[in-house]
Order: sequence, then structure tokens, then C-alpha cells
Amino acid sequence: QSLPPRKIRIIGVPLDLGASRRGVDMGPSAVRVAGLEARLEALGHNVADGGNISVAIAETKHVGEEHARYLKEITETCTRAADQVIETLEHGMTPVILGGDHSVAAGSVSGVAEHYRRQNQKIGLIWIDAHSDLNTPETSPSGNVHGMPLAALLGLGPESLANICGFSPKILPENTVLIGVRDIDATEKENIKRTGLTEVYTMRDIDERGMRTVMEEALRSAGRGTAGYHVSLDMDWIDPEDAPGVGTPVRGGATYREAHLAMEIIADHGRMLSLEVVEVNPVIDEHNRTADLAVELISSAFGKKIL
Ligand code: B3U
Ligand code: MN
Ligand code: MN
Repeated sequence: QSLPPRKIRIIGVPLDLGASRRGVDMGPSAVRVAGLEARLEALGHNVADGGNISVAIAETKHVGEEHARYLKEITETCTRAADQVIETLEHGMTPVILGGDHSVAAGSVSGVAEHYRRQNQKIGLIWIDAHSDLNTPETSPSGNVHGMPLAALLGLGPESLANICGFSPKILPENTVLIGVRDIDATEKENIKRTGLTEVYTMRDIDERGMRTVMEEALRSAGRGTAGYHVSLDMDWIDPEDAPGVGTPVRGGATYREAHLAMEIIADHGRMLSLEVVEVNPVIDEHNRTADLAVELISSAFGKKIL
């Protein structure tokens, strides 16, 4: 359809060590069952499933000493995810990462950034989420690492996550955009200032200015002076009405139509380097609705059109 055919590799990361509510480790399976591979192939893309990255089981591990639960195990998994993403890009394929909780982004985005760094290029980052995920072990109210990956990528910490691939920060604040946020901790507001992030589009911005204007501004910033951008989609961005099966539901989210429009605009723009969809929780989902929606949104991001 609208996008030239791509070679896509699906990478599952069944990680739930970063969240307190259990169950997002079943996300990759739910999204596969919802038909991801066939739907992308129907759009003309060439799709290969790379299987899952190995992840520690919570019951066999200790939470650790730091105020960042299972940081050691999460860093190991993220490092493997980064390697897999690098390898995928080296083969000319577009990675589609399925989470798992959002801490996986500390690995996937590092992999994309490292691949382009080897070509002396920067990348942009589109972070679509109800939350800002900008806590560090020092500021986190919960100690859950899925509230920290964006802080890690911008170089604030936690250190072991920030240093995956041996360099930090992975992206510059001027090429990082947050979209759809509506639940930000007071400490995270300070971290927004500390990192110098200016492109934070809240739900209020979307309500007042419309999805199209917000997306166009966001894509322009993420794309300025970069090879393109990674899209990190936390399904809790969407209103729980349409996406009930997520780790941390927050009311007042994007509608079904706004979510599709955002993905369609990304497809039209044609500069997405890689995509991940995280926080699908089949344990609290209704008949796999949230995973079905994830597949629909991924299809829109890869060029599915109504007409
Ligand atoms: N900001 C809170 C809550 C949270 C962040 N991300 C999710 N929940 N999914 C925290 O724990 O850092
Ligand atoms: Mn998130
Ligand atoms: Mn979230």
C-alpha cells in the first residue's frame, strides 16, 4: 500500500520484571495470536519472526538491593534485545519489538542508536505513553524499572541501563518527543527540566490542538538532523475503554480513532526506523481486544489505509 514493502523482523521480549502488575510477559504471545505476521504480509511486507529473547522468571530471582527492582536481570535482557536489534538493522530489516513491560525500550532504542551511530548518524525517538517514564532509582515512587527507561535513554540513569552499548545519552532531548502523557510524577516533572526536554505533548495538547497538528510537530522535531526515528508505543496511551488489557490503565487516553490517525501519519511520513509495542497484559484483557488493537495499530504504522 502506501509504504514501499519492507523486510520486517518481529522480536518478542516477554519481560515483566519491570512492572508490579504481572502478566505483560504474555504480551508477545497475545499479539502473535492476534495475527500480526499475516496482517503485515497482507500489506505486502516480507515478515520473519525472530522468536523471543530469553528473560529471567521473577520467582527464580531476587529483587536486588537498589530502588530499581530486578535491575540486573532487566539490564541483561535489554542488552540482548539491543544486540538483536543491531543485527536486524544490519540485515536491512525493520525491527518490530513486542513487549513485555516498557523497560525493554532501554535495550531496543539503544540498539537502534548504536546501529546509526556506527554510520555517524543520530536517531529521534517518539515516546507515546500515558506516563513519562522519566524516573530514576532516586526519584521513583515504586522502584519499578518500567517507569525509568526514558530517563535511562536520555542519560539520567539508572546507570547500568543508561550504559547499554557503552555510550550515553542515546538520543538528544531536542529529538525526543512525548505524546499522550497524563500521569507524570512530581519528580518526573523535575527530570523533564533536568533533561531539557521541550517536546512534551500532553492529552490536553491533543484535545486543544488535535492529533494531526501534534503529530506533525512531533515528527518534525524527531526527524530534524536524524536518520529517522524509533517509535515506542505504550498501549496504556489509549483509553482503557478501548485498551483494557494494559499494565497500568489511566483514564482519559487517546481514542481508537486518534490512535489510528497517529499511526497513519507516521506511515505517511515514511521515516520510522523501528517500532515497539509494549505493556499488553492478556491477564486483564477482554478476549484479546488489546492485542487485536495492537495489531491494527502496527498495521496502520506500516501503511494500511482505509482506501
Ligand atoms: N510513574 C510511576 C507509574 C508508572 C510509570 N510507568 C508506568 N507506571 N507504567 C512509576 O512507578 O514510575
Ligand atoms: Mn511506558
Ligand atoms: Mn505507560
